[in-house]
Amino acid sequence: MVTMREFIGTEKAMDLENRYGAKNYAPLGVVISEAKGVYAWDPEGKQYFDFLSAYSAVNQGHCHPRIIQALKDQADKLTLTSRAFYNNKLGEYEEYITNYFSYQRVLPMNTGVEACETAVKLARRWGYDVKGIAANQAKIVFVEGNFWGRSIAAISASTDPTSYSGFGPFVPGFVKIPYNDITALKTLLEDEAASIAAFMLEPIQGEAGVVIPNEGYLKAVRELCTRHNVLMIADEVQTGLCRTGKMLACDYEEVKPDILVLGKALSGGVFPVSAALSSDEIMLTIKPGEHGSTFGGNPLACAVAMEALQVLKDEKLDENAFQRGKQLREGIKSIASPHIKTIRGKGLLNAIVIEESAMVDANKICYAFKKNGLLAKPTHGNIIRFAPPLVINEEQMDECIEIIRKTLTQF
Ligand code: IF1
Repeated sequence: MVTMREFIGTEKAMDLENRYGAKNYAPLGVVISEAKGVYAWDPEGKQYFDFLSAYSAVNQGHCHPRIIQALKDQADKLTLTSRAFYNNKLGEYEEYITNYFSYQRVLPMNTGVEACETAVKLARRWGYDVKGIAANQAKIVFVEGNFWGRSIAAISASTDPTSYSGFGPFVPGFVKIPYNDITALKTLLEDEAASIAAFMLEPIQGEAGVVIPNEGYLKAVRELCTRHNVLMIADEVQTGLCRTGKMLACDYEEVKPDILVLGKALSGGVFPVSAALSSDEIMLTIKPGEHGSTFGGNPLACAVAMEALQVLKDEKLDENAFQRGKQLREGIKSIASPHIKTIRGKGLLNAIVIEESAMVDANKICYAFKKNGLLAKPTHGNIIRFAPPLVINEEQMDECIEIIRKTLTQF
């Protein structure tokens, strides 16, 4: 007999998490029980606009019908074989995604950090086997303010004490230089390129607070990496898949990285799917049995990811992200609130910087947004990220700008 599960409302859901869950997050005080498109609802039925999109993992909107259908159809047939055997979906997906992004090969993984780790391993192996760097001497260059996950390697690359403190010792061979400083890269490569395998960066830094580099920076990085035979790795886990108003943020400067890393919205947020894409020369340096994962390239992920990628194109979500982002930034600027120091962003990856005072801080403002029906969360300190699903329409964006205006005038 199926017993009716006791209704779990907001208070109960929070209590259960607080009692039984690890405390590795401090969520905003809201419980989401349903979501569709740009909307989320709490168990008591209050509706919100989602202005975080699960950190850009639901670009296609929550529970996109086509992506859910792809998940259901495949789930009824085959979910997982492991890579010990072939399956009938992985090859189809590999052909689809490599053509989609014009790369020769893809290595399928699950989370963003795994795909970034894959890129680091590929770069090191290429450094030894192709570039001829001495064994175990390969260096990889990262930028200050980078964020590519929570693994030991990822935090070894981090310059944020919140990410790395208390988790040492750290992975050797990682060099850090300032972001958006082409002279720093130029000088380093002129001095040490012989032992450097790769330079890895986000085209726009998400966690650092939506930090946009100068026009021309990405192109200059590309040229320097090519000149010094150093691989350019673009971490587009957060900026990719139409989030910034182009399919990839690198597209703004027509830059093609040697290794492209994708994740988050690669599945439309319904399933962990990530990927590293590259050339035969780089990808084939890893031989059978030298890298992988139980779920990497599973048939369910392949089916979902192909539909999620097709939805981006069919619904022209890059164009919508571009237009709605312009509408949002112009709308915020027209509010002219004394509490907003600045708004910055590209497409629908935006952040407002709050003029903090005794009375006003980013957290208080986010709770006031929540009360008025919009969900957003502060990233570092006084920065609030504004990143709704890319399916938001003009009318909904106007409604959100009105909520933001109304909220800010309450302070
Ligand atoms: C958390 C941040 C965002 C990423 C980039 C790789 C990864 C991420 C550019 C790793 C993941 C997530 C992780 C999540 C919060 C969120 C986040 F605030 F942490 F930094 F989006 F900005 N590259 N970002 O942004 O992907 O392994 O998580 O699938 O850890 O709190 P993942």
